[in-house]
Amino acid sequence: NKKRPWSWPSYMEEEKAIAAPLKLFKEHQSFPQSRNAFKVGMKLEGLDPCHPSLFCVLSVAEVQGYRIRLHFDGYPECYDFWVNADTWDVKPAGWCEKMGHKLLLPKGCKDGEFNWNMYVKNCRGQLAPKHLFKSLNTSVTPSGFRAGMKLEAVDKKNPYLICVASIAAAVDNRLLIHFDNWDDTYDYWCDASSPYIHPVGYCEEAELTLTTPAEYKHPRSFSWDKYMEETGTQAAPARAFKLRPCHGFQAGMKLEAVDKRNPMLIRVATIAEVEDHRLRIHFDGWSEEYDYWVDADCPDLHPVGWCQKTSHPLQHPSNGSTDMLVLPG
Ligand code: MLY
Repeated sequence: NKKRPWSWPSYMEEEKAIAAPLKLFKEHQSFPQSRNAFKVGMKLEGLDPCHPSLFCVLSVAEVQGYRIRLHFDGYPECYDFWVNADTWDVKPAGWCEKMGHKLLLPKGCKDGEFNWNMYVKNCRGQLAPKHLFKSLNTSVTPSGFRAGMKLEAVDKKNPYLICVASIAAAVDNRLLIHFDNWDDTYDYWCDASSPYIHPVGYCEEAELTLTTPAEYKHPRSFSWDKYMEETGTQAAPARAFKLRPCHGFQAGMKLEAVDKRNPMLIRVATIAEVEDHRLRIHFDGWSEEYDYWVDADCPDLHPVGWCQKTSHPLQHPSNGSTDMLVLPG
C-alpha cells in the first residue's frame, strides 16, 4: 500500500468536508495578483505588530512564498514577525517623514541624525523600491474621520471594555484608535467598518458602561458634551461609521491558516466556531487547546490552495509529528 502524497482534494473527500468558498475571503486574504518581489536585505518602514502606533526601521530577513519575515534593525531576532507582501503595514523609506509620523530608529541611532540614504550606505543594505508597496496605490474615498475626533472603542487588549477614545491618525482608509489619557500601547489600526468602534453616545443608547478616560475626575458623571468642550474636540460623525456585513463563514469549512505559535508555518485548518465577526480556527490533527479566535478579515487566513499558488509550504495533518519539533514552548 504505497503512500500517496497529501493533497487537498483527497483530504476533503476523506473528511467529507468543504473548502471555505473563495468569495468569503477579503482581497488581502485571497490569491495575490502579483509575485512577492521583496528580497532579503531590503529595508523599509513598517508597523510594530505589538505596538501598532509605531513605525520602525525594518529589514526583510526571509522570503517565503507571498510572505516576508521582517526584522527590527538593531534589535534581537526574537522580535521578527511575518506579514503578507501586500500588507498595508509596510511603507517605503521616507514615508513616515512625508506623512509626519514618528519613526522608531534602529537601536543606537539618534533622533535628528538619521538619514535613510546614509544609513543604507553605511550598512551596505538597499532600500525596498517603491513599486513593491501595494498599499501606496489604493484609491481612497474621503471617510469623514479626522485626526482628533472622539468615539467609543473596544480596547482589544481588554475586550470587555468600551472606552472613550480618539482618532490618533487617519491615513488612506485606516484609522489609528487611541484611548484617552492612556499610553499608546493599546492603540490599534482599523477601518470605518470595524465592529470595534462606535460613535459617541453608543454606550448610553445601548445601556452599556462606557469606560472614561484614565484619571478622569468624575467618572460617574461623565458627559460627552462636557468632555468635548473641556478638550476642545469633536465627535466623529455617526455617518462615517460603516456597517460590516456578515462574514458568511460556517463551522466545518476548511482553509489555510497561520499557526500563531510558530507564525512561519501555515497549516490545514477548520473553522470550529463562528461569531458575528470572529472565527475559532482549529488546526487539523492538533489538540483543541491550540484553537484560537481571530477576526474573520485577519490576513493570516487564506483559502484552500493559497500555499500552493504562492509557493509556500503547507503543514498538513499527517506531518504534525515532524513539525512538533520546531514548535516553541
Ligand atoms: N487592568 C488594565 C486595564 C487597562 C485598560 C486600558 N484601556 C482602557 C485602554 C490595566 O490597568 O492595565
